[in-house]
Amino acid sequence: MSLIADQIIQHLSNAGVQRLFGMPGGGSPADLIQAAARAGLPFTLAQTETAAAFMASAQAEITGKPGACLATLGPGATALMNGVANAYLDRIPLIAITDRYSPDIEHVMQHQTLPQAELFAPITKWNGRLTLDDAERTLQCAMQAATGLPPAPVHLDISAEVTDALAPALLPSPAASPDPAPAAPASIPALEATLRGARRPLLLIGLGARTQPITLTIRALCERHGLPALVTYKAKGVVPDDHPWFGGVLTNGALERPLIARADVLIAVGLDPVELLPRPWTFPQPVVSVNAWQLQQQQVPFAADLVGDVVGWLEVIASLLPAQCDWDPATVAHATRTQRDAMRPPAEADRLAPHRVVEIAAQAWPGMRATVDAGAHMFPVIAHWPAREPNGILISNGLATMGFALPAAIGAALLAPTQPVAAFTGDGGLLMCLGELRTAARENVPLRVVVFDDGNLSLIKIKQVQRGYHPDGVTLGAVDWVALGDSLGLTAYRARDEAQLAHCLSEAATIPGPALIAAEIDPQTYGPTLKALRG
Ligand SMILES: Cc1ncc(C[n+]2csc(CCOP(=O)(O)OP(=O)(O)O)c2C)c(N)n1
Repeated sequence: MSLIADQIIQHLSNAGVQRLFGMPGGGSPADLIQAAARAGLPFTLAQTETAAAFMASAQAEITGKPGACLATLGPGATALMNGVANAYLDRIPLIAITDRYSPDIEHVMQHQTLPQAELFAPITKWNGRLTLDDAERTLQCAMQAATGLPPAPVHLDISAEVTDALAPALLPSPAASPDPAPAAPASIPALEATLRGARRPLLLIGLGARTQPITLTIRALCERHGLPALVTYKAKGVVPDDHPWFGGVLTNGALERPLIARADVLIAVGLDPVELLPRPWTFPQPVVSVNAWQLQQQQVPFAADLVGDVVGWLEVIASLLPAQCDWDPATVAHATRTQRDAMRPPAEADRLAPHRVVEIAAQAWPGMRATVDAGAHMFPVIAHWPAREPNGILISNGLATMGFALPAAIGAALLAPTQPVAAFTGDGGLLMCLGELRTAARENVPLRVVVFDDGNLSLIKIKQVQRGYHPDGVTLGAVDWVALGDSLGLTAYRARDEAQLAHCLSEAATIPGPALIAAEIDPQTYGPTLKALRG
């Protein structure tokens, strides 16, 4: 006889969930952990609910299938919210499950009682409560929402009274896909008019392009027609950094402007403005957008807005482009070289510059997947860490939350325990999720955590100075990262110069489990880096 808890786990597995993450309470999460064990679905305890959601989200981004996490009611639910918000703004299919009281007592008990459904509603695409009468139907709806487009989080509130009950007979699964049928690609007047006479189209690749078929189509388009592509932070790797038609990184900042200025039409593929700097879009060229789902946005004016079968639409676009565009590969190579050089500002000779940390790590650990946190260190990582495949770099860019890189790296490493993952984080971001170092050690995942140790919230310090303020409230103080890493069960190193760093990184590469490398960097180059990137 199976319980509704077993039924829920079955649904999660059928939806493609690889592992459950969370911080349980004694109610429905405890039932779900037991049921997951019965079904062979692994459960990983995280130290915070937010980190559990980041771990599950990293798995979802890599697999393209939903991730799942659970939390207790009240404080568990509220602590989960930043992770769900990240999935919402970073367009990630995440199934977030929270405990609740059973309906007969929830209006009486106040202890830990919050309007959880209402709290999650604005940051989820679907939100429901499982009841004894309608559990199967509700689960089907939840899974349809979680596996359909646009990719987004769903929230399920479930009491132990439900998880612990015997499962009723299963209903037949609904056959229909939740997604609207993709629009049949056919050339449309707006598209033809926009592309007519174009000689130097430029691709702007965003998070919606990170599937294998779309990636291959984009690369083929670049190679056959000779046109460059810029990628957003989340789309790094769709066109690899060393690809001859890689045109650099798109942020809606300053660095990419010279190359974009040479284009006569912009073709945005999977570009979601949630990834762009919150500044007006000032490029005068017409923009064609192609995306698998309808975007709700007003920042970028689209001359043609093509929704549905992205590969099909790209084929239509290819048929309208010149067989060979007027781009010179040398111009593109010069543009990307100039961009990278601008992200290597002069540094003091005997100090460790942040961009050198990334370059030395990229040499020591070639081809490794990386995660990166929010902060000034993010800029050199994105500029100098090469990505070869989609999701080669995982980043929170829509929400841009701190405390992301370490848990996301744990989630990624748990998917493929023989493939090490690098996590680049500021010291402020690492302090936010420190307990997950223990998770990494407990799970013995091959993680290389590089902390840019400068004792400060450097990005905020730069912004304070830019606004004419004295830096205030941004000093973290010194942390003995080696002692801390050791105490949590990691192998830990400290590097003060390039030679020490190269040595630590190659030592760390030989360790099967997690390693922590504190790079004592000179933050002086962050200011010029930010200036070059954003103007
Ligand atoms: C959860 C969260 N809180 C605050 C911020 C605002 N914020 C962005 S970067 C930053 C400083 C990050 O400091 P650190 O992790 O040390 O990285 P650094 O800037 O020094 O590279 C802050 C506070 C944020 N993005 N996320």
